[in-house]
Amino acid sequence: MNSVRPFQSLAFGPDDDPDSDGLTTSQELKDGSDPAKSDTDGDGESDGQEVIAGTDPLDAQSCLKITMFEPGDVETRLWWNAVPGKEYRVFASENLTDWTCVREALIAHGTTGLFVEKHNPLFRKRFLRVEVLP
Ligand SMILES: [Ca+2]
Ligand SMILES: [Ca+2]
Ligand SMILES: [Ca+2]
Repeated sequence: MNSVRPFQSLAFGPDDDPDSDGLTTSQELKDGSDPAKSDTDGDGESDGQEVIAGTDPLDAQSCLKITMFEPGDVETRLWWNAVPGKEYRVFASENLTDWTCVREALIAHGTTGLFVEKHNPLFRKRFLRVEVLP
């Protein structure tokens, strides 16, 4: 049965997500983030992504970021700012389109995540990406 509720699309309730950041308005009001702004602190990660990553949606300095990258002849090292207890995965790609998971279940014990990969002569241009698991 259809009923016409003309103002429904204009009014958002506490369980809605008007800024489409993955968090309901009531969650955002509880956490202090802006329910009308998907990226409250403007660091490039949405409030919902920050909650998944365990970073602070109100602090632009707190976000999942690669902090250092050291390519070498023997091994390559990649550091990122981690959240203790969170699980990370590293993906590699040669064309930024096809990504292969090269390391799973990296649990951060401190605030720095580290991925080390031995150099392989078959590697040409290579991109690395870090993902955090919810
Ligand atoms: Ca929201
Ligand atoms: Ca943010
Ligand atoms: Ca942040």
